[in-house]
Amino acid sequence: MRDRWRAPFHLSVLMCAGLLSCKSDSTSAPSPTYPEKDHAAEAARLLGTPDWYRHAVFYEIDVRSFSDSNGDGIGDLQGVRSKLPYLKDLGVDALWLMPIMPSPFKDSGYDVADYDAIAKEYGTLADFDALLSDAHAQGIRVFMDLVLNHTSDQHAWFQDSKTSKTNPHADYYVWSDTAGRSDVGCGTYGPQFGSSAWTLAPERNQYYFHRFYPGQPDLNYKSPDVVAATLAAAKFWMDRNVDGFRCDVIALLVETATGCDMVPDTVAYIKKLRALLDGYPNRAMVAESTNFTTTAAYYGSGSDMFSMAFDFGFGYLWGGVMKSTSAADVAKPFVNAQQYPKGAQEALVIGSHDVARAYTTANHVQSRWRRAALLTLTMPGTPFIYYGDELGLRPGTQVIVDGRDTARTPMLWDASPNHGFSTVAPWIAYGAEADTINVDVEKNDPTSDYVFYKQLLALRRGREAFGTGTLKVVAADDPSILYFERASGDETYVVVMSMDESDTHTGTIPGVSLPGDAQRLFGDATLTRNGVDASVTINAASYGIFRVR
Ligand SMILES: [Ca+2]
Ligand SMILES: [Ca+2]
Repeated sequence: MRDRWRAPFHLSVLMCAGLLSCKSDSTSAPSPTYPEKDHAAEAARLLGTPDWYRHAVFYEIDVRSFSDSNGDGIGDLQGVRSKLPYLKDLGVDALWLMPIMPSPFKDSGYDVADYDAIAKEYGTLADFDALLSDAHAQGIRVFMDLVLNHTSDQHAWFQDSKTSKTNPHADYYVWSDTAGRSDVGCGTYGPQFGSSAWTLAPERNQYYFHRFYPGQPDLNYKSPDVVAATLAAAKFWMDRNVDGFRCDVIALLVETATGCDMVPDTVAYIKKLRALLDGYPNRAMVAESTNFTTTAAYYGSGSDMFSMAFDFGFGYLWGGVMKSTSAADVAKPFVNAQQYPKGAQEALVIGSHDVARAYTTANHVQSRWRRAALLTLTMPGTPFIYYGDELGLRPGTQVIVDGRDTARTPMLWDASPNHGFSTVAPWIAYGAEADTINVDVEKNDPTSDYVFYKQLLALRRGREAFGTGTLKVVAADDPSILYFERASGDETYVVVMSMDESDTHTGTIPGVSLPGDAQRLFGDATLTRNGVDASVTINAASYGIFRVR
Protein backbone atom coordinates (compact mmCIF):
# COMPACT_ATOMS: atom_id res chain seq x y z
CA MET A 1 0.00 0.00 0.00
CA ARG A 2 2.80 2.43 -0.72
CA ASP A 3 1.75 5.39 -2.80
CA ARG A 4 4.69 5.41 -5.17
CA TRP A 5 2.74 7.11 -7.92
CA ARG A 6 2.35 10.17 -5.79
CA ALA A 7 6.04 10.84 -5.40
CA PRO A 8 6.44 13.60 -8.01
CA PHE A 9 3.74 15.65 -6.36
CA HIS A 10 5.31 15.37 -2.93
CA LEU A 11 8.63 16.40 -4.33
CA SER A 12 7.00 19.49 -5.78
CA VAL A 13 6.58 20.75 -2.22
CA LEU A 14 10.22 21.51 -1.72
CA MET A 15 10.28 23.30 -5.03
CA CYS A 16 7.18 25.33 -4.27
CA ALA A 17 8.26 26.01 -0.69
CA GLY A 18 10.82 28.41 -2.04
CA LEU A 19 13.90 26.32 -2.70
CA LEU A 20 13.36 26.33 -6.44
CA SER A 21 10.97 28.08 -8.77
CA CYS A 22 7.53 26.53 -8.94
CA LYS A 23 6.39 25.63 -12.43
CA SER A 24 2.68 25.77 -13.21
CA ASP A 25 0.72 22.57 -13.68
CA SER A 26 0.30 21.69 -17.34
CA THR A 27 -3.25 20.39 -16.87
CA SER A 28 -4.79 23.51 -15.30
CA ALA A 29 -4.73 27.29 -15.50
CA PRO A 30 -1.36 28.96 -14.96
CA SER A 31 -0.50 28.76 -11.29
CA PRO A 32 0.54 31.90 -9.41
CA THR A 33 3.63 31.90 -7.25
CA TYR A 34 3.13 33.96 -4.13
CA PRO A 35 6.09 35.74 -2.60
CA GLU A 36 7.61 33.67 0.18
CA LYS A 37 8.78 35.06 3.49
CA ASP A 38 12.04 33.88 5.02
CA HIS A 39 10.51 30.86 6.75
CA ALA A 40 13.54 30.18 8.95
CA ALA A 41 13.39 33.75 10.25
CA GLU A 42 9.62 33.53 10.65
CA ALA A 43 9.95 30.26 12.58
CA ALA A 44 12.52 31.82 14.88
CA ARG A 45 10.21 34.77 15.47
CA LEU A 46 7.11 32.65 16.13
CA LEU A 47 8.94 30.18 18.38
CA GLY A 48 10.53 32.99 20.38
CA THR A 49 7.35 34.30 21.97
CA PRO A 50 5.26 33.04 24.92
CA ASP A 51 2.93 31.64 22.24
CA TRP A 52 5.73 29.43 20.86
CA TYR A 53 3.83 26.22 21.62
CA ARG A 54 1.07 27.19 19.19
CA HIS A 55 3.61 27.12 16.35
CA ALA A 56 5.73 24.18 17.49
CA VAL A 57 5.71 20.56 16.35
CA PHE A 58 6.15 18.22 19.33
CA TYR A 59 7.54 14.69 19.31
CA GLU A 60 6.69 12.13 22.00
CA ILE A 61 9.57 9.86 23.00
CA ASP A 62 9.44 6.64 24.97
CA VAL A 63 13.00 6.99 26.27
CA ARG A 64 13.15 3.25 26.94
CA SER A 65 12.65 2.56 23.25
CA PHE A 66 14.38 5.38 21.39
CA SER A 67 18.15 4.84 21.50
CA ASP A 68 20.40 2.80 23.81
CA SER A 69 23.77 4.47 24.39
CA ASN A 70 25.42 1.91 26.69
CA GLY A 71 24.48 -1.47 25.28
CA ASP A 72 22.10 -2.76 27.96
CA GLY A 73 19.15 -3.03 25.59
CA ILE A 74 17.31 -0.15 27.26
CA GLY A 75 17.01 3.28 25.69
CA ASP A 76 18.37 6.15 27.77
CA LEU A 77 18.91 9.91 27.98
CA GLN A 78 22.31 9.84 26.28
CA GLY A 79 20.62 7.91 23.50
CA VAL A 80 18.01 10.64 23.06
CA ARG A 81 20.78 13.24 23.19
CA SER A 82 22.63 11.48 20.37
CA LYS A 83 19.49 11.66 18.20
CA LEU A 84 18.89 15.41 18.57
CA PRO A 85 20.36 16.02 15.08
CA TYR A 86 17.82 13.56 13.64
CA LEU A 87 14.96 15.37 15.39
CA LYS A 88 16.24 18.78 14.33
CA ASP A 89 16.56 17.61 10.75
CA LEU A 90 13.05 16.16 10.79
CA GLY A 91 11.73 19.56 11.84
CA VAL A 92 10.77 18.90 15.46
CA ASP A 93 10.60 21.91 17.82
CA ALA A 94 9.89 20.27 21.17
CA LEU A 95 10.06 16.87 22.85
CA TRP A 96 7.75 15.20 25.32
CA LEU A 97 9.71 12.60 27.24
CA MET A 98 7.64 9.81 28.76
CA PRO A 99 8.37 9.37 32.48
CA ILE A 100 12.09 9.29 33.27
CA MET A 101 11.94 9.29 37.06
CA PRO A 102 12.94 6.25 39.15
CA SER A 103 10.26 3.60 38.88
CA PRO A 104 9.77 -0.16 39.12
CA PHE A 105 8.35 0.30 35.58
CA LYS A 106 5.22 -1.71 36.28
CA ASP A 107 3.48 0.80 33.97
CA SER A 108 6.16 2.29 31.70
CA GLY A 109 7.29 4.70 34.40
CA TYR A 110 3.78 6.01 35.08
CA ASP A 111 4.48 4.63 38.55
CA VAL A 112 6.95 7.14 39.99
CA ALA A 113 9.08 6.08 42.97
CA ASP A 114 10.93 9.41 43.35
CA TYR A 115 9.91 12.75 41.84
CA ASP A 116 13.34 14.35 42.19
CA ALA A 117 15.66 11.97 40.38
CA ILE A 118 16.30 10.11 37.11
CA ALA A 119 15.70 6.38 36.65
CA LYS A 120 19.10 4.67 36.83
CA GLU A 121 18.36 2.74 33.59
CA TYR A 122 18.04 6.11 31.84
CA GLY A 123 21.05 7.87 33.33
CA THR A 124 21.69 10.60 35.88
CA LEU A 125 20.60 14.14 36.59
CA ALA A 126 23.83 15.21 34.88
CA ASP A 127 22.78 13.27 31.76
CA PHE A 128 19.42 15.01 31.88
CA ASP A 129 21.02 18.43 32.23
CA ALA A 130 23.29 17.64 29.27
CA LEU A 131 20.33 16.56 27.14
CA LEU A 132 18.38 19.68 28.07
CA SER A 133 21.34 21.93 27.39
CA ASP A 134 22.05 20.36 24.00
CA ALA A 135 18.38 20.43 23.03
CA HIS A 136 18.09 24.11 23.92
CA ALA A 137 21.26 24.87 21.98
CA GLN A 138 19.56 23.38 18.92
CA GLY A 139 16.31 25.26 19.51
CA ILE A 140 14.45 22.17 20.76
CA ARG A 141 12.39 22.48 23.92
CA VAL A 142 11.71 19.62 26.35
CA PHE A 143 8.54 18.68 28.23
CA MET A 144 8.62 16.11 30.99
CA ASP A 145 5.83 13.75 31.87
CA LEU A 146 4.41 14.73 35.24
CA VAL A 147 2.45 11.90 36.84
CA LEU A 148 0.61 13.43 39.77
CA ASN A 149 -2.52 11.34 40.32
CA HIS A 150 -0.63 8.44 41.84
CA THR A 151 2.84 7.23 42.75
CA SER A 152 4.41 3.81 42.67
CA ASP A 153 3.78 1.68 45.74
CA GLN A 154 7.60 1.77 45.97
CA HIS A 155 7.63 5.54 46.58
CA ALA A 156 8.97 6.38 50.06
CA TRP A 157 5.73 8.22 50.82
CA PHE A 158 3.69 5.06 50.29
CA GLN A 159 6.22 2.81 51.96
CA ASP A 160 5.79 5.00 55.04
CA SER A 161 2.07 5.59 54.66
CA LYS A 162 1.20 1.91 54.58
CA THR A 163 2.89 1.14 57.90
CA SER A 164 0.38 2.80 60.25
CA LYS A 165 -2.42 5.35 60.60
CA THR A 166 -0.17 7.76 62.46
CA ASN A 167 3.07 8.07 60.45
CA PRO A 168 4.10 11.42 58.86
CA HIS A 169 2.71 10.29 55.46
CA ALA A 170 -0.39 8.57 56.87
CA ASP A 171 -2.81 10.76 54.91
CA TYR A 172 -0.78 11.01 51.69
CA TYR A 173 -2.97 8.33 50.11
CA VAL A 174 -6.67 7.49 50.10
CA TRP A 175 -7.29 4.92 52.83
CA SER A 176 -10.40 3.05 53.97
CA ASP A 177 -11.30 0.37 56.52
CA THR A 178 -13.30 -1.38 53.80
CA ALA A 179 -12.84 -1.91 50.07
CA GLY A 180 -14.77 1.24 49.23
CA ARG A 181 -15.62 4.67 50.60
CA SER A 182 -18.81 6.65 50.20
CA ASP A 183 -16.95 9.85 49.34
CA VAL A 184 -14.98 8.14 46.54
CA GLY A 185 -17.50 7.68 43.77
CA CYS A 186 -15.36 5.95 41.17
CA GLY A 187 -13.65 2.64 40.48
CA THR A 188 -10.75 1.53 38.32
CA TYR A 189 -10.22 3.61 35.22
CA GLY A 190 -10.45 0.80 32.70
CA PRO A 191 -10.88 -2.95 32.58
CA GLN A 192 -7.16 -3.63 32.17
CA PHE A 193 -6.58 -2.22 35.64
CA GLY A 194 -8.70 -4.81 37.43
CA SER A 195 -12.15 -5.07 38.96
CA SER A 196 -11.48 -3.35 42.29
CA ALA A 197 -9.89 0.04 42.92
CA TRP A 198 -9.14 -0.95 46.53
CA THR A 199 -6.28 -3.16 47.74
CA LEU A 200 -5.53 -4.22 51.30
CA ALA A 201 -2.24 -3.13 52.89
CA PRO A 202 -1.82 -5.77 55.63
CA GLU A 203 0.60 -3.75 57.80
CA ARG A 204 -1.94 -0.96 58.20
CA ASN A 205 -4.95 -3.27 57.91
CA GLN A 206 -6.63 -0.76 55.60
CA TYR A 207 -7.41 -0.60 51.92
CA TYR A 208 -5.84 1.99 49.61
CA PHE A 209 -7.47 3.47 46.53
CA HIS A 210 -5.91 3.06 43.07
CA ARG A 211 -7.63 3.96 39.80
CA PHE A 212 -4.93 2.11 37.87
CA TYR A 213 -2.79 -0.89 38.76
CA PRO A 214 -2.55 -1.89 42.46
CA GLY A 215 1.09 -0.74 42.30
CA GLN A 216 -0.15 2.82 41.62
CA PRO A 217 -1.85 4.15 44.79
CA ASP A 218 -3.72 7.46 44.27
CA LEU A 219 -2.33 10.42 46.16
CA ASN A 220 -4.73 12.18 48.53
CA TYR A 221 -5.05 15.73 47.19
CA LYS A 222 -7.29 16.71 50.09
CA SER A 223 -4.08 16.78 52.10
CA PRO A 224 -2.32 20.18 51.92
CA ASP A 225 0.95 18.33 52.41
CA VAL A 226 0.39 16.37 49.16
CA VAL A 227 -0.46 19.56 47.29
CA ALA A 228 2.72 21.21 48.56
CA ALA A 229 4.92 18.16 47.95
CA THR A 230 3.84 17.63 44.35
CA LEU A 231 4.07 21.33 43.50
CA ALA A 232 7.60 21.20 44.92
CA ALA A 233 8.34 18.30 42.54
CA ALA A 234 7.16 20.41 39.60
CA LYS A 235 9.30 23.29 40.80
CA PHE A 236 12.33 20.99 41.06
CA TRP A 237 12.18 20.39 37.28
CA MET A 238 11.21 23.97 36.43
CA ASP A 239 14.35 25.09 38.25
CA ARG A 240 16.36 22.66 36.10
CA ASN A 241 15.02 24.58 33.10
CA VAL A 242 12.52 22.17 31.56
CA ASP A 243 10.09 23.93 29.24
CA GLY A 244 6.93 22.43 30.64
CA PHE A 245 4.96 19.33 31.42
CA ARG A 246 2.64 16.81 29.92
CA CYS A 247 0.32 16.10 32.82
CA ASP A 248 -0.86 12.52 33.11
CA VAL A 249 -4.58 11.92 33.90
CA ILE A 250 -4.66 15.29 35.62
CA ALA A 251 -8.48 15.30 35.74
CA LEU A 252 -8.49 12.44 38.23
CA LEU A 253 -6.59 14.04 41.11
CA VAL A 254 -9.44 14.49 43.59
CA GLU A 255 -12.31 12.09 44.23
CA THR A 256 -15.78 13.03 45.45
CA ALA A 257 -18.93 11.05 46.20
CA THR A 258 -20.51 11.98 42.90
CA GLY A 259 -17.60 12.30 40.51
CA CYS A 260 -13.85 12.03 40.07
CA ASP A 261 -13.27 14.00 36.86
CA MET A 262 -12.19 17.67 37.03
CA VAL A 263 -13.97 18.34 40.32
CA PRO A 264 -13.49 21.86 41.79
CA ASP A 265 -10.56 20.87 44.03
CA THR A 266 -8.74 19.44 41.00
CA VAL A 267 -9.35 22.64 39.05
CA ALA A 268 -7.98 24.64 42.01
CA TYR A 269 -4.82 22.49 42.01
CA ILE A 270 -4.29 22.94 38.26
CA LYS A 271 -4.50 26.72 38.72
CA LYS A 272 -1.78 26.49 41.38
CA LEU A 273 0.39 24.47 38.99
CA ARG A 274 -0.18 27.03 36.22
CA ALA A 275 0.72 29.87 38.58
CA LEU A 276 3.97 28.05 39.35
CA LEU A 277 4.79 27.74 35.63
CA ASP A 278 3.89 31.37 35.04
CA GLY A 279 6.74 32.29 37.38
CA TYR A 280 9.12 31.20 34.62
CA PRO A 281 9.33 32.65 31.10
CA ASN A 282 7.88 30.86 28.06
CA ARG A 283 6.70 27.69 29.78
CA ALA A 284 3.65 25.67 28.80
CA MET A 285 1.82 22.52 29.83
CA VAL A 286 -0.45 20.05 28.11
CA ALA A 287 -3.20 17.98 29.70
CA GLU A 288 -3.93 14.37 29.01
CA SER A 289 -7.67 14.69 28.62
CA THR A 290 -10.03 12.05 29.96
CA ASN A 291 -12.94 13.42 27.95
CA PHE A 292 -13.32 12.42 24.30
CA THR A 293 -15.98 14.97 23.37
CA THR A 294 -14.64 18.25 24.76
CA THR A 295 -11.49 19.57 26.36
CA ALA A 296 -13.02 22.94 27.27
CA ALA A 297 -12.74 22.24 31.02
CA TYR A 298 -8.93 22.14 30.83
CA TYR A 299 -8.50 25.73 29.71
CA GLY A 300 -10.30 27.66 32.46
CA SER A 301 -10.43 31.29 31.40
CA GLY A 302 -7.95 30.50 28.62
CA SER A 303 -4.89 31.63 30.54
CA ASP A 304 -5.18 30.24 34.08
CA MET A 305 -5.11 26.47 33.48
CA PHE A 306 -3.61 24.44 30.63
CA SER A 307 -1.91 25.89 27.57
CA MET A 308 -2.96 22.81 25.62
CA ALA A 309 -5.08 19.67 26.02
CA PHE A 310 -5.05 16.55 23.89
CA ASP A 311 -8.05 16.30 21.62
CA PHE A 312 -8.75 12.59 21.71
CA GLY A 313 -12.07 13.11 19.93
CA PHE A 314 -9.91 12.95 16.83
CA GLY A 315 -6.77 11.49 18.38
CA TYR A 316 -8.26 8.24 19.62
CA LEU A 317 -11.24 7.92 17.30
CA TRP A 318 -9.79 8.85 13.90
CA GLY A 319 -9.56 5.22 12.80
CA GLY A 320 -13.34 5.05 12.60
CA VAL A 321 -13.84 8.61 11.41
CA MET A 322 -11.35 8.32 8.55
CA LYS A 323 -13.00 5.10 7.43
CA SER A 324 -16.26 6.93 6.82
CA THR A 325 -16.71 8.97 3.65
CA SER A 326 -18.15 11.99 5.46
CA ALA A 327 -16.02 15.12 5.39
CA ALA A 328 -18.35 16.70 7.95
CA ASP A 329 -17.66 13.90 10.44
CA VAL A 330 -13.91 14.36 10.00
CA ALA A 331 -14.12 18.12 10.51
CA LYS A 332 -16.41 17.92 13.53
CA PRO A 333 -13.90 17.78 16.43
CA PHE A 334 -11.86 20.61 14.91
CA VAL A 335 -14.95 22.75 14.35
CA ASN A 336 -16.16 22.03 17.90
CA ALA A 337 -12.83 23.21 19.30
CA GLN A 338 -13.46 26.66 17.84
CA GLN A 339 -16.06 27.15 20.59
CA TYR A 340 -13.54 26.69 23.41
CA PRO A 341 -12.32 29.61 25.56
CA LYS A 342 -10.16 32.12 23.71
CA GLY A 343 -6.60 30.96 24.15
CA ALA A 344 -7.44 27.24 24.06
CA GLN A 345 -4.97 25.27 21.99
CA GLU A 346 -5.76 21.67 21.10
CA ALA A 347 -2.94 19.13 21.03
CA LEU A 348 -3.38 16.81 18.06
CA VAL A 349 -2.21 13.22 17.69
CA ILE A 350 -2.78 10.12 15.63
CA GLY A 351 -0.72 7.93 17.96
CA SER A 352 0.60 7.72 21.49
CA HIS A 353 1.96 5.22 24.00
CA ASP A 354 -1.63 4.50 25.09
CA VAL A 355 -3.12 3.40 21.79
CA ALA A 356 -2.33 1.13 18.86
CA ARG A 357 0.20 2.23 16.25
CA ALA A 358 -1.30 4.47 13.54
CA TYR A 359 -0.60 1.62 11.12
CA THR A 360 -2.99 -0.58 13.10
CA THR A 361 -5.60 2.13 13.73
CA ALA A 362 -5.72 2.80 9.97
CA ASN A 363 -6.29 -0.90 9.33
CA HIS A 364 -2.96 -0.90 7.44
CA VAL A 365 -4.26 1.63 4.88
CA GLN A 366 -1.37 4.04 4.34
CA SER A 367 -3.44 6.78 2.72
CA ARG A 368 -5.66 6.73 5.81
CA TRP A 369 -2.92 7.37 8.38
CA ARG A 370 -1.27 9.88 6.07
CA ARG A 371 -4.45 11.91 5.68
CA ALA A 372 -5.03 11.75 9.44
CA ALA A 373 -1.46 12.96 10.02
CA LEU A 374 -1.93 15.73 7.47
CA LEU A 375 -4.97 16.97 9.41
CA THR A 376 -2.99 17.12 12.66
CA LEU A 377 -0.40 19.23 10.83
CA THR A 378 -2.81 21.66 9.17
CA MET A 379 -5.89 21.97 11.41
CA PRO A 380 -5.83 24.40 14.40
CA GLY A 381 -3.85 22.77 17.18
CA THR A 382 -0.34 21.69 18.04
CA PRO A 383 0.78 18.41 16.46
CA PHE A 384 2.43 15.78 18.67
CA ILE A 385 4.14 13.08 16.62
CA TYR A 386 4.55 9.77 18.45
CA TYR A 387 8.07 8.46 17.86
CA GLY A 388 8.17 6.14 14.88
CA ASP A 389 4.86 7.31 13.43
CA GLU A 390 6.94 9.34 10.99
CA LEU A 391 8.09 5.96 9.68
CA GLY A 392 4.71 4.25 9.78
CA LEU A 393 6.30 2.02 12.44
CA ARG A 394 4.64 -1.39 12.58
CA PRO A 395 3.47 -2.82 15.91
CA GLY A 396 5.24 -5.47 17.90
CA THR A 397 3.68 -8.59 19.33
CA GLN A 398 5.49 -9.01 22.64
CA VAL A 399 3.49 -7.98 25.70
CA ILE A 400 5.24 -7.42 29.01
CA VAL A 401 2.69 -5.34 30.95
CA ASP A 402 -0.36 -4.96 28.74
CA GLY A 403 -1.45 -4.65 25.12
CA ARG A 404 -0.17 -1.09 24.84
CA ASP A 405 3.34 -2.56 24.69
CA THR A 406 2.78 -3.36 21.01
CA ALA A 407 3.10 0.38 20.30
CA ARG A 408 6.17 0.82 22.54
CA THR A 409 8.73 -1.16 20.52
CA PRO A 410 12.19 0.24 19.84
CA MET A 411 12.75 2.93 17.23
CA LEU A 412 14.23 1.48 14.05
CA TRP A 413 17.22 3.40 12.75
CA ASP A 414 18.59 0.96 10.18
CA ALA A 415 18.48 -2.64 8.95
CA SER A 416 21.39 -3.94 11.05
CA PRO A 417 20.67 -6.79 13.51
CA ASN A 418 19.73 -4.42 16.34
CA HIS A 419 18.53 -1.65 14.04
CA GLY A 420 20.83 1.04 15.35
CA PHE A 421 18.80 1.03 18.56
CA SER A 422 21.27 -1.01 20.58
CA THR A 423 24.20 -3.38 20.31
CA VAL A 424 22.31 -6.15 22.10
CA ALA A 425 18.81 -7.58 22.13
CA PRO A 426 16.29 -4.87 23.09
CA TRP A 427 14.19 -4.87 26.28
CA ILE A 428 11.15 -5.64 24.12
CA ALA A 429 11.17 -7.23 20.68
CA TYR A 430 11.25 -5.04 17.57
CA GLY A 431 8.09 -4.45 15.59
CA ALA A 432 7.30 -6.09 12.24
CA GLU A 433 8.98 -5.28 8.90
CA ALA A 434 11.99 -3.80 10.71
CA ASP A 435 14.33 -4.34 7.76
CA THR A 436 12.35 -1.98 5.52
CA ILE A 437 10.42 0.31 7.87
CA ASN A 438 13.36 2.20 9.36
CA VAL A 439 15.00 5.63 9.17
CA ASP A 440 17.89 4.57 6.94
CA VAL A 441 15.67 3.04 4.27
CA GLU A 442 12.93 5.67 4.38
CA LYS A 443 15.30 8.63 4.21
CA ASN A 444 16.32 7.42 0.77
CA ASP A 445 12.81 6.66 -0.48
CA PRO A 446 10.95 9.77 -1.74
CA THR A 447 7.65 7.89 -1.38
CA SER A 448 8.19 6.99 2.29
CA ASP A 449 6.22 8.13 5.31
CA TYR A 450 9.41 9.73 6.61
CA VAL A 451 9.68 11.98 3.54
CA PHE A 452 5.95 12.70 3.71
CA TYR A 453 6.31 13.92 7.29
CA LYS A 454 9.51 15.82 6.67
CA GLN A 455 8.03 17.71 3.74
CA LEU A 456 4.87 18.59 5.66
CA LEU A 457 6.91 19.81 8.64
CA ALA A 458 8.97 21.97 6.29
CA LEU A 459 5.80 23.33 4.70
CA ARG A 460 4.30 24.20 8.10
CA ARG A 461 7.46 25.73 9.49
CA GLY A 462 7.42 29.52 9.76
CA ARG A 463 3.90 29.81 8.33
CA GLU A 464 1.91 31.57 11.03
CA ALA A 465 -1.44 30.63 9.50
CA PHE A 466 -1.04 26.99 10.51
CA GLY A 467 -0.24 27.91 14.12
CA THR A 468 -2.60 30.71 15.02
CA GLY A 469 -4.55 31.34 11.81
CA THR A 470 -8.33 31.25 11.65
CA LEU A 471 -10.20 28.15 10.51
CA LYS A 472 -12.99 28.21 7.97
CA VAL A 473 -14.55 24.88 6.99
CA VAL A 474 -16.86 25.06 3.97
CA ALA A 475 -19.17 22.24 2.90
CA ALA A 476 -18.67 21.06 -0.66
CA ASP A 477 -21.57 19.86 -2.81
CA ASP A 478 -19.85 16.46 -2.63
CA PRO A 479 -19.99 15.22 1.01
CA SER A 480 -16.76 13.23 0.66
CA ILE A 481 -14.67 16.35 -0.06
CA LEU A 482 -13.22 18.11 2.97
CA TYR A 483 -12.35 21.79 2.35
CA PHE A 484 -10.92 24.24 4.87
CA GLU A 485 -9.00 27.50 4.93
CA ARG A 486 -6.33 28.71 7.36
CA ALA A 487 -5.65 32.44 7.25
CA SER A 488 -3.38 34.83 9.08
CA GLY A 489 -2.05 38.28 8.19
CA ASP A 490 -1.63 38.48 4.44
CA GLU A 491 -1.59 34.70 3.80
CA THR A 492 -4.44 32.24 3.24
CA TYR A 493 -4.05 28.51 2.71
CA VAL A 494 -6.60 25.97 1.53
CA VAL A 495 -6.49 22.28 2.41
CA VAL A 496 -8.66 19.81 0.53
CA MET A 497 -8.96 16.10 1.18
CA SER A 498 -10.98 13.23 -0.19
CA MET A 499 -12.64 10.88 2.26
CA ASP A 500 -13.45 8.45 -0.52
CA GLU A 501 -10.77 5.80 -0.90
CA SER A 502 -12.11 4.36 -4.18
CA ASP A 503 -12.83 7.01 -6.80
CA THR A 504 -11.72 10.40 -8.06
CA HIS A 505 -14.13 13.18 -7.10
CA THR A 506 -14.84 16.61 -8.55
CA GLY A 507 -16.92 18.98 -6.44
CA THR A 508 -17.92 22.59 -6.06
CA ILE A 509 -17.22 24.66 -2.98
CA PRO A 510 -19.93 27.33 -3.09
CA GLY A 511 -19.39 30.96 -2.18
CA VAL A 512 -15.84 30.81 -0.87
CA SER A 513 -14.71 33.92 -2.81
CA LEU A 514 -11.03 32.96 -2.92
CA PRO A 515 -8.82 36.04 -2.82
CA GLY A 516 -6.49 34.69 -5.52
CA ASP A 517 -5.71 31.72 -7.74
CA ALA A 518 -4.41 28.56 -6.14
CA GLN A 519 -0.72 27.75 -5.92
CA ARG A 520 -0.39 24.09 -5.05
CA LEU A 521 2.19 23.40 -2.35
CA PHE A 522 1.50 19.76 -1.57
CA GLY A 523 -0.46 16.75 -2.81
CA ASP A 524 -2.04 16.18 -6.21
CA ALA A 525 -5.53 17.71 -5.95
CA THR A 526 -6.48 20.68 -8.12
CA LEU A 527 -8.29 23.81 -6.92
CA THR A 528 -9.75 26.33 -9.37
CA ARG A 529 -11.58 29.62 -8.82
CA ASN A 530 -14.99 29.88 -10.55
CA GLY A 531 -16.24 33.36 -9.66
CA VAL A 532 -17.37 33.19 -6.03
CA ASP A 533 -17.21 29.39 -6.10
CA ALA A 534 -14.27 27.04 -6.32
CA SER A 535 -14.00 23.61 -7.86
CA VAL A 536 -11.88 20.80 -6.59
CA THR A 537 -10.73 17.55 -8.17
CA ILE A 538 -9.13 14.94 -5.91
CA ASN A 539 -7.95 11.41 -6.55
CA ALA A 540 -9.18 8.67 -4.25
CA ALA A 541 -7.91 9.13 -0.68
CA SER A 542 -5.80 12.09 -1.72
CA TYR A 543 -5.36 15.75 -0.79
CA GLY A 544 -3.88 19.09 -1.66
CA ILE A 545 -2.53 22.11 0.17
CA PHE A 546 -2.73 25.44 -1.66
CA ARG A 547 -1.88 29.04 -1.10
CA VAL A 548 -4.52 31.43 -2.40
CA ARG A 549 -3.20 34.76 -1.11
CA1 LIG B 1 20.86 1.93 27.90
CA1 LIG C 1 -7.02 10.56 42.20
